[in-house]
Amino acid sequence: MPMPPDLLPPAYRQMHVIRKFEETIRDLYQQGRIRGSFHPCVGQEAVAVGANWALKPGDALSCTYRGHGHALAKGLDPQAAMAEMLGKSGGCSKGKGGSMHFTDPSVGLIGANAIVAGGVPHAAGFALAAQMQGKDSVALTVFGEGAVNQGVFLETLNLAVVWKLPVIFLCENNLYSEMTPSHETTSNVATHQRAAAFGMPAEVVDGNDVEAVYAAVEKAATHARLGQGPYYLEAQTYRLWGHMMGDPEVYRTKDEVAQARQNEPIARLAQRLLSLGYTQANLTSLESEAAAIIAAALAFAEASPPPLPASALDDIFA
Ligand SMILES: Cc1ncc(C[n+]2csc(CCOP(=O)(O)OP(=O)(O)O)c2C)c(N)n1
Repeated sequence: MPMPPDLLPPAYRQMHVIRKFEETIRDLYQQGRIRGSFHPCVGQEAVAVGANWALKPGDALSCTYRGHGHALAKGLDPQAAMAEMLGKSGGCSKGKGGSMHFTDPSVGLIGANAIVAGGVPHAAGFALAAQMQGKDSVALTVFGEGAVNQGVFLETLNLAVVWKLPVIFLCENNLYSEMTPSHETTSNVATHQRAAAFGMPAEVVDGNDVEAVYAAVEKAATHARLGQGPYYLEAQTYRLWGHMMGDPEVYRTKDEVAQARQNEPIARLAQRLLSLGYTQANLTSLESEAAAIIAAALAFAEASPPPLPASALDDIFA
């Protein structure tokens, strides 16, 4: 099913919420107010919004350290996300997880993960539980193209096919694994071909086109919901900022990044909306709404107290 056209303006706002969230974190980071690492998803917002908006509320998401956009698009409250970034008790992980450990089971976010490919088997586990319980929920797992060389990734794809699990494997192929061009480490960078060899449908999608991502994930989710097993999608996209704060970006040229900027997803959606008859004023208003959401998130996070030392071991052990 194509993305309903009335979802396009809110999708534009949501992509701006994600972009603004990342820009705010960058500023906080530069002010020394964020501890730990931050892996921005700037340039990859269409994958996050297209994919998660094609899911149903009972469906699950596992993502990576670069998953702020996915978490927000799945429904994580920006206030809880911002407070988590600042290590505050109002954060989604009560300030004890930070950037790489966003979690909120109430919206189906079963976890971001700092371990490359670490969230892939978690999604399969959710899918197995849904299958055993007779639910029609599906699990989406998002990972980078570097993850396809991890043993656990290959083991999960194999069992997902054997057990016909309702799981969608979504690779965000942004060409680089950390600071290494993927073709230097991966025998076949067309990761969908590797997935197809396991015997599941596997396709490429334009990851900078929110409508294309939505349609592809919706089709994959329907396939999985009908008991037809897993589906693999490779979204081709580009990370416009460095791998993390402080990345010297010596592995790519400024020209390459400038060229990729021409194809960036938010500008593309703006053009699409204008072609549908929306005005520049409409777009500006959606952008202001996004900025207000992030300003409120920051105010909430700043006012939230840090976790109490006595709570250090709460929620750690089952
Ligand atoms: C198991 C494991 N090995 C190594 C690392 C260090 N590491 C962090 S990100 C990364 C690159 C991952 O690249 P990719 O999967 O393409 O995702 P991207 O960062 O491009 O989104 C590596 C090797 C890690 N976090 N986990």
